[in-house]
Amino acid sequence: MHSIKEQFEEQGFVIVPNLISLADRAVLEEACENVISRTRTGQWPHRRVVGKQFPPYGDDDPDSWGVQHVMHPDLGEPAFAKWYTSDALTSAARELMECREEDLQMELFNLLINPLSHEFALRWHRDDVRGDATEAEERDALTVWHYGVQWNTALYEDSCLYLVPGSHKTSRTPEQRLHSSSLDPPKNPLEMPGAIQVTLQPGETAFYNSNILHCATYNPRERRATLHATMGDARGGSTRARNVLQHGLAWMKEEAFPKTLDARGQAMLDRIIDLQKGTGEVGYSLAN
Ligand SMILES: O=C(O)CCC(=O)C(=O)O
Ligand SMILES: [Fe+2]
Repeated sequence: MHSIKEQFEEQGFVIVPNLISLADRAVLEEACENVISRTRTGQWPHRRVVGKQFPPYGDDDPDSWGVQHVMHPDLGEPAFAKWYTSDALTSAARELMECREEDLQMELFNLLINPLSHEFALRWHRDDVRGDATEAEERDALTVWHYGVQWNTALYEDSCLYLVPGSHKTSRTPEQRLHSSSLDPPKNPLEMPGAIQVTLQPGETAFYNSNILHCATYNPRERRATLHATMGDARGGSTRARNVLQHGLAWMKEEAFPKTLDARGQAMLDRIIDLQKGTGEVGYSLAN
């Protein structure tokens, strides 16, 4: 049996069950219902807008495929931060990043949801490497990408994500490049050489290297509420700054936020605030 760390290193992703306790699951489901409803009714402006694959998401369509910043104090749902800083989740993240408690950096926590009235999809991409990067640029970017983890935790069965196992370590083959050079999503994601579809059962978490080659499809008829987050290892310094700060995390510096966190959460928050202080304009990782 391989450890979760070995699988994560080899394949670029690993599926882990049971990181949400049964009691927390009910509370998180309700919290998700609340924030989804606020987003769909236009009361929460920080959302992923159908028609835009990557930040900035704009506001051009009323339909949404995600809720941004679920730990934001204005949403008033403490369950999200409680789970993000839980022992179960932080110990899995520490194991995957091989870091200490004092290195953990708070980053993104968003929610991925089904659009209500449109099918939508993301093209094949790596989160922080442009599709037109040369082979050498791609290799260099992948070499430094060791200081964070991203995960999807499904509350309901979720088959939206596709990825190419192992592609977090190697630049694309010419054929893979052909399937990831247009800004349009693929008609059939499984035409990408090496691609698999990831299915998560309720309560399962897929941790993945966010620079693995991946894409996703969204179906308005299939309920989705998937917790989508990243955590960093502060020893990575500025390597993750653009990837994380492009989503707009200035709200984390507001006075109200640390009051909603426990001691671990406050220490993790201090590390992302230090990163923000030391970073100028980051721009955006990908073309939109
Ligand atoms: O919907 C998903 O599971 C993937 C989302 C994604 O790849 C992204 O936001 O960059
Ligand atoms: Fe992505």
